[in-house]
Amino acid sequence: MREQKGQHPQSVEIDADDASVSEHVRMSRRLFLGSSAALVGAAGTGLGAGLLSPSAHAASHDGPSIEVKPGELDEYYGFWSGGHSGEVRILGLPSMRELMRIPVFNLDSATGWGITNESKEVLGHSEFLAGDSHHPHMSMTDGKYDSKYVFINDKANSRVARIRCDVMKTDKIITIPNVQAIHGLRVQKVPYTKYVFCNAEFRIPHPNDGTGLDDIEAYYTMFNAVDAETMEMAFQVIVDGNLDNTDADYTGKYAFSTCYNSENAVTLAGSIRNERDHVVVFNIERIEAAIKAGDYKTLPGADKVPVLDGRKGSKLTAYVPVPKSPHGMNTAPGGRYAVANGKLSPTITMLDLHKFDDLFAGKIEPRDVIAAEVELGLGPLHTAFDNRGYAYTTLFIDSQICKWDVEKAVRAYNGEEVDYIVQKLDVQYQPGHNHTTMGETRDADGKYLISLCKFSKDRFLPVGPLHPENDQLIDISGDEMKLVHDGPTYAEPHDCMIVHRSKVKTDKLWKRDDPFFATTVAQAKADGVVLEKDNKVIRDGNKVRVYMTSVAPNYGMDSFRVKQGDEVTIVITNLDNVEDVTHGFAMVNHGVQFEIGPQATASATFIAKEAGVHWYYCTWFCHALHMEMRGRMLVEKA
Ligand code: CUK
Ligand code: CUA
Repeated sequence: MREQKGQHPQSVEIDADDASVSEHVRMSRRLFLGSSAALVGAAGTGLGAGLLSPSAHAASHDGPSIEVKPGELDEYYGFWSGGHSGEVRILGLPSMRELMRIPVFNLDSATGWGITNESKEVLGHSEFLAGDSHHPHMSMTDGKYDSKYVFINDKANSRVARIRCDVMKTDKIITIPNVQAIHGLRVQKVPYTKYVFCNAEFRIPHPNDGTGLDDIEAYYTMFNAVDAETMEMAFQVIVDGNLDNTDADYTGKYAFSTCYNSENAVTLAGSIRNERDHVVVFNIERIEAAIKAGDYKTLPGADKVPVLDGRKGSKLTAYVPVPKSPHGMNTAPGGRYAVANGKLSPTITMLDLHKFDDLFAGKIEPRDVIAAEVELGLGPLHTAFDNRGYAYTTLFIDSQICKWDVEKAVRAYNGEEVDYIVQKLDVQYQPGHNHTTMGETRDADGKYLISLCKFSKDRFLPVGPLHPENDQLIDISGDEMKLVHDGPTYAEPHDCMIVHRSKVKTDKLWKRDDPFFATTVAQAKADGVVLEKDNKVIRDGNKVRVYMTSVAPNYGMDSFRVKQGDEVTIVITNLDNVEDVTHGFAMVNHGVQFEIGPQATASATFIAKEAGVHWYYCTWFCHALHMEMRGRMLVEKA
């Protein structure tokens, strides 16, 4: 095997005095590499010439300044998934400062997500489900970000959520029926995001009613399309194999997903037997036509959702064989190519999207759509693009980003003697996703690349056995990639996307008619309460609704009475119409805490179990007398 560029003892400079520490670090790296390498077995590296420019090896700090001085604003919004923390985060780039967290599939004390009635209505479950968010993607119009929504999957509970970009809050969540583990997610890019495409990863028996584990023939999974506006199911397509990641083209006609386990196995050994798996191409026009013609079935529990059969032989899909267990699926901004990243093969398969019409017309064979097979290094997972014809691929096992020339790769595949590898940059360590600024849209601008590294090891002060991830910022504007920033992050950004600030328009205040709290407003109306001025307690059997206004530094009521055992709903309307004046509400010893943004209404419900006086207070620092913003609930003995 060639030299181990990726594993780099070069950076083990921490604790030069402490031989045991650095030896420990070296050891753990070697062990890690060993197990990864074993996983790919004897896969050849097939590397193009090692065109490593000398300066590419070390983390270089002489690139353009990325300093965003105090008081200055970042140029980009980065939307980061939070993995098994379940949330989405907004970072500013290039500073990498965390600007906001958007709770989605998690509980959040600060905002009351999962506690307030408004968020529970969005979550739609009475019990809390711990989520695993991987792929955040913004809606598009004509292949460009339109700043309406960000969509994100929850692999752990087969859900898809939508975040409204005007207020940066989650407003809809759907559970995808009859599948397990929604993983790859992307949006239709053209003409606009009508559909959110999402892959269900795991094959399950149908029906999955507890009658069988071993009837493997009855197992399948589905590709899913959610209507982006209604957030209801549009259709589901049955496929062969396990679906992994997905992307769409720039005509609106096709979506395509990487697919591992073409063996349809249920064990690890079984699912990595074949040398080739496939990319499934979905013909959206034909799927829509089949639905119109009534050419579909439905499944139990979701009788309005068209389910189409897209298994091998179907006219709705095409199966393109590609090397072993492909993972990332990335469309290049030029619109001609998409790449399937090999994962267990060093090969990246480039598909020529312009040939898909001929493929579906039966004029060519599936393998004829392959524009190139690109060999970059070990463990290619995801690829990002700039606007100058270069691609950037994460090499998980090599711990590198490989920059390569897309057109040259095609020429090499066609027999020309050209080197398509431009540069390899060490990253720290083991990168999964990467993403370029605006790189999944027509507006790709080739300024920055983010490498989401799964391991940080020696890059930060140690904080116990659990380490942060390392999200590295790389300047790609020049001829060479330059590492310019290390960003520790909490579990676990799988993916991100980076949007120029000119695209994003957010509101400073809530609108009083916002649908987010429409149900609460309707209840108030039914109670004869004017939220903008009334402070009232409404009793309805043993249900008590306490309506309060808030204006810094006062709640509209400094005390109210309920009876032991009452179900109490606190409804607060923040009348401050000043940017950044958010109030909070916490009821001591009741587990109730939430945010009320300026001009918003928010509510939470709890049982008044214990008789006595209970203080409530404001949690968001709103005024010089914020500490005094409080009141008392008297629970009278039953
Ligand atoms: S997946 Cu995690 S590194 Cu869920 Cu997009 Cu590839
Ligand atoms: Cu209101 Cu602090």
